[in-house]
Amino acid sequence: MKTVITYGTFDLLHVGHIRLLKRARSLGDKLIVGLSTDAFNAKKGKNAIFSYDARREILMALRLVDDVFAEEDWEQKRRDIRQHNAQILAMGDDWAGKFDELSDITEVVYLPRTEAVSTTEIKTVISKITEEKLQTLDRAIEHIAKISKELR
Ligand code: C2G
Repeated sequence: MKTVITYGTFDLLHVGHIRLLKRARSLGDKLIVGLSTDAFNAKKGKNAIFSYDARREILMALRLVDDVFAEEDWEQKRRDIRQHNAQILAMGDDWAGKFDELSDITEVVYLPRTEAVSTTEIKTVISKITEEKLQTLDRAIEHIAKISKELR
């Protein structure tokens, strides 16, 4: 039984996250996720729209994910990898090189990020929308769906 471990905020879950989780899951038999708590997000300078509990519920609903636990600080990975006997740590390649020091206890794999989509980008699109712009919402959604389709 090969366990893969990954970490993240996974706010406003989108196709970039899904592709990362799919690729990570395909490396083993089980995928567990260290989900950044709201407090740790603050340390990362992130302000998630969805609470930790909501983000956890969403990830737990995915067939791809076998378990979700709290990520509360930068230092816990070594302990988590040992505790969960994770043979692979998989992260998006925006983290390339950052976790190599863990390669003495697990295989560290950096997976290609999905460009053109990010939680920040989604938030920016939404925050620009005012009452008057609601009728343009359909066009924005169609446009995002087209990009996402082109990315498949
Ligand atoms: N990701 C991706 N493509 C995107 C966006 C994100 O492949 N368009 C990947 C990231 O590389 C990361 C995972 O999805 O591996 C989760 O991304 P975030 O929720 O942004 O998490 P992050 O802030 O990178 O947290 O200790 C590690 C940190 O908790 C990682």
